[in-house]
Amino acid sequence: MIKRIKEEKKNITVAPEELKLHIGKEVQIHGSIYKIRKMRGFAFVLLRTARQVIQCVYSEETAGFALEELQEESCVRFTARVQEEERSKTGYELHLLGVTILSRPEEASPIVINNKLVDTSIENLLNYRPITLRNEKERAVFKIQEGITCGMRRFLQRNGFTEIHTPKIVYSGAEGGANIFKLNYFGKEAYLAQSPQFYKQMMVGVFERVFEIAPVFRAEKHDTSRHLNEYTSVDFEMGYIESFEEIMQMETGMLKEVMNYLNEYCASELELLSVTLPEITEIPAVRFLEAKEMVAREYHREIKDYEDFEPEEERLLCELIQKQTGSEFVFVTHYPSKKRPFYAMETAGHPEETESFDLLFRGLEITTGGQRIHSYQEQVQKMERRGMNLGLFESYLMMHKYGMPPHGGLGLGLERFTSKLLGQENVRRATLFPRDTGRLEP
Ligand code: AMO
Repeated sequence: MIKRIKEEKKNITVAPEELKLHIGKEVQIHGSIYKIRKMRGFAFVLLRTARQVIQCVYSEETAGFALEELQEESCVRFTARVQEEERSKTGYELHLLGVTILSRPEEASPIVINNKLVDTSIENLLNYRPITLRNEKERAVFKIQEGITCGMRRFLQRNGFTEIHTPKIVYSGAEGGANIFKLNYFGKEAYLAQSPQFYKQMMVGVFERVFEIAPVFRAEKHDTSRHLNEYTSVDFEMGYIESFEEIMQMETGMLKEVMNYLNEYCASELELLSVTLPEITEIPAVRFLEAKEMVAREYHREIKDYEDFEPEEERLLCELIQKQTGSEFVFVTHYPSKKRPFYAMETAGHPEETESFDLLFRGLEITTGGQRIHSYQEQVQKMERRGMNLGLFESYLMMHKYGMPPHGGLGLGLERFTSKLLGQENVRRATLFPRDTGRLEP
């Protein structure tokens, strides 16, 4: 017999965000017992619901059960009366009347998770991630991260971008270098995608504007506060551009929209984490060489590497730009060709430079982008100059061969952006379950 799921439910469980509409009424609500605070003659029971921690009051006279029935991290369904209470953060509290215990923990948590902060080392924080994420502030990080991607999605969709999903098992590396994971694909050599670069470019030939928010893999051996071996990349790519500056403008618009979205939908989490969002008006841009020289001059440093930034230089450049312009973001443009992948377009008349940029925020690179080569001949010649095996890139070159519009795009590291936005010192803190050189679990 086919069982029909009835639409009407017998016991209406109230969604936490609707509780204030039920002041003076009796409701049912479910959640986990976050903390029990015994007072004289009564107790505060903090109930962790999907997004809020709700203050409940237990009193022997009105509750139809003993306080000892309740245990931290038990999952429960309460019957309670919603009462107005100015002193509570939400403006109300729940006076407990009855309880159904849905589950009890086997053991008490080895780490205290119900204080303001989880007071432990980053190793412990990550080793016990399934439970440390239950802490109100820890989980707020990921509600904000969700807000970031929702804001980006909303912006990109409103601007004519189509969301795509590209393969993560690939036949060749897109970004060059040694930081690529190899795998055995039914006897053939394959790789984990370092970025969706080839596929997003191919899709410009199809949809003109595309984006993807998905994991990418880098076999970095570095154990630093900014490198992960798997991270979430926000990529977009757009056709019919006249200059790579259009990509920078689009990113500026996207970041503004993220801030609007967070203010609108994540205000309680921002307040909980005492986060002040940066004000974005215009983001200043400075050419790579000029930026190197500015930092060298201002901080009396010798330029050791004319082709790349040292992390310290990125930090100092941000400090300097903020002092001069007030902006916490800065675009650095025209990176040297030698340091950019084979698909980067060179500047007309200056083949040693590329039509590319990075975006630095609060001392760290969060984005790389630029214009790509769209002409088949030009792309093949550049690959030959670099001694690349063209045979490995046949399907990539197929799009160039059969016609592509001028195009460009960018990739932004979601964890780097989140961690900098929240003032965290380590990218792992903005990663649910980080993968780094020493961590494959949880
Ligand atoms: P790139 O390799 O510079 O460019 O990466 C783009 C952005 O991704 C982030 N990122 C990382 N985040 C955490 N851990 C890592 N190991 C790591 N490596 C990179 C950074 C960086 O700015 N295809 C190009 C993008 C493009 O041109 O569209 C690319 O992947 O925030």
